[in-house]
Amino acid sequence: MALTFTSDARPPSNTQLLPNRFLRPAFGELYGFDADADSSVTPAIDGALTTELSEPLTAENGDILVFEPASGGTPAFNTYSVDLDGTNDYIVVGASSDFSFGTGDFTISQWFKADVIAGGGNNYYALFDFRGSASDTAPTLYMSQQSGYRLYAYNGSTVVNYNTTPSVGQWHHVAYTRSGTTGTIYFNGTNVASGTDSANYNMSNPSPRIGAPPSGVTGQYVDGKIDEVAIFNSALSASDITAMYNSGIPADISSLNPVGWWRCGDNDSGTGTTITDQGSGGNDGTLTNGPTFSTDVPS
Ligand SMILES: [Ca+2]
Ligand SMILES: [Ca+2]
Repeated sequence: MALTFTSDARPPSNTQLLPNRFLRPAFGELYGFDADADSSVTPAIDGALTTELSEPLTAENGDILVFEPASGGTPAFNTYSVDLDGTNDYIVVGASSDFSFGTGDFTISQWFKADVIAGGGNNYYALFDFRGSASDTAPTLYMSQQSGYRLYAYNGSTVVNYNTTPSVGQWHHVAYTRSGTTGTIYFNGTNVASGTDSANYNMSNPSPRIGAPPSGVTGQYVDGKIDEVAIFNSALSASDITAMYNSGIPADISSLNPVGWWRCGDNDSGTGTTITDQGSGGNDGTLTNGPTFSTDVPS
């Protein structure tokens, strides 16, 4: 096999747990060679594949780490999602002016898998909400039931609806773009509905919530899994979103320059309560009220 040494492929100076950023860029396999033959690269099997890209790796002085570019098959790019209990779990992102879109363009993108969609009544599930309180004018993306299910973007009034009933127990991708004064919902990579979104989103430092409504609103929590949530301060094109959907397998979106990209466990080893922002803004998310990591991901 052809082995490619990266700039990081070097003997570690001491025994160390390599940070996950070492494992990037994605789309390759990381091999560890226990050069001093004391089995100190863990996990390791005689110099064969040691780890998927999202897992930490322990090495010590004398070990050599090598990237093998992926060839064939599906690279292990996405390993973790976040599981929300539908009662009070959510992810909150630190307040930042990065999300003060004003009248500018932006995009919200995320994957979700509902465990439960309640029947009857007016049920709301907050996929993404920039509002600090229910009275704020800020972008949101919800799933709701009012005479049938719909995905809808709301900012104090309804911007655009898409009537659909997302399947329980199945991963879906949803995105919302504002381009100029046009708001568009994409479902599973396809443009499904558009409306007028001319609001001035003038909140100074929004602190968005993923999976929950704004403070002071009861219910409306997502019961299910969320993954690969991203915000862009541009309106992605239809072809960008089709590429991001990637026939149902989340793609590496680095080249689309997300300002926020919360991978839901990937790059955090699927532990702790921080969702490290892999976007340019560096606005980390925090698991709130007990969400857990899951290895159930879109595939
Ligand atoms: Ca993920
Ligand atoms: Ca909880």
